[in-house]
Amino acid sequence: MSLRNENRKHLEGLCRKFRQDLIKLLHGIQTGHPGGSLSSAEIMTTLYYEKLNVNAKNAKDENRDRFILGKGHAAPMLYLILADLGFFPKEDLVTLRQLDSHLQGHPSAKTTNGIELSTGPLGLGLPAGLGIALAAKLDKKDYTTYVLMGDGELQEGIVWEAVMSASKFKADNLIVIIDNNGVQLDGTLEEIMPMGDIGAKWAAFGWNVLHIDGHDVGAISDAVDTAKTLKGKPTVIVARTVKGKGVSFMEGKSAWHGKPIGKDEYVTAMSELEVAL
Ligand SMILES: Cc1ncc(C[n+]2csc(CCOP(=O)(O)OP(=O)(O)O)c2C)c(N)n1
Ligand SMILES: [Mg+2]
Repeated sequence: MSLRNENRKHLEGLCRKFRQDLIKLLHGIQTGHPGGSLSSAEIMTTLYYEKLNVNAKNAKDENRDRFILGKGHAAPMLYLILADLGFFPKEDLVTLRQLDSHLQGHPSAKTTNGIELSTGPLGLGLPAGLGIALAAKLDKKDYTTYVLMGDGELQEGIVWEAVMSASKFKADNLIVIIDNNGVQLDGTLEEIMPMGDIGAKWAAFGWNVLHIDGHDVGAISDAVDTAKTLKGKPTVIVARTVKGKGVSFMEGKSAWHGKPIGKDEYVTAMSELEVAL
């Protein structure tokens, strides 16, 4: 069922708040990854507030949906969401990336409540997610496994082994969302390693492919609903996004993949995020 107007407004408001909190947090610690966190705000927010069957009070419930952040460097956005949902105290957020903090620069399942899989080395989220999805079938559980990947992440060879296997094993309880912002760490995909028609590649490997605007919470919600109805094949949602979305001088710029936010930049970013995106 499509999102009701009030739910859409609620999600959009949350995304605006998370973007502000992200800039504040990363400015405060003078490190971290703003670009890829900002590009996945709507995707992660829609999943956590509308789609995922997860509960901070019963975080290890064996029937919970599993969310894996393949692009582990977007951890700050995920941490903001998990803290808001009560998986750990909001006060912990300011310890991000400090020695001995449970909030490492990349998600750590050993230390942080709500993190399903430690990620950071790109490409490993999907094969692990496939294993989890296949385990659900063996265990006769009907939870869904979601993996959020970067488009640069697709350049890892192991990704394609998992793409191939997921189709062979008919992992229709696995949903992959690609944050297709066209930019990676040090340039655009076109400059570094062109990925061509990403949807056509996954389709050729036997997947259902949906294309959406990855900043449209309604489109994300609808695509997930559709993916859950498609049986016999796994589904990938190719979500077109803008790296650094919401902060004009970061948008589309690989320089803002991971760089400290200066004082003037902080003031400009915050004033832009005051107004509706
Ligand atoms: C195996 C591996 N190689 C290199 C890196 C360093 N690295 C971190 S993020 C990144 C770029 C990722 O680009 P993309 O997947 O497009 O992420 P996004 O644009 O969503 O931030 C790279 C190369 C890594 N984390 N893991
Ligand atoms: Mg990218």
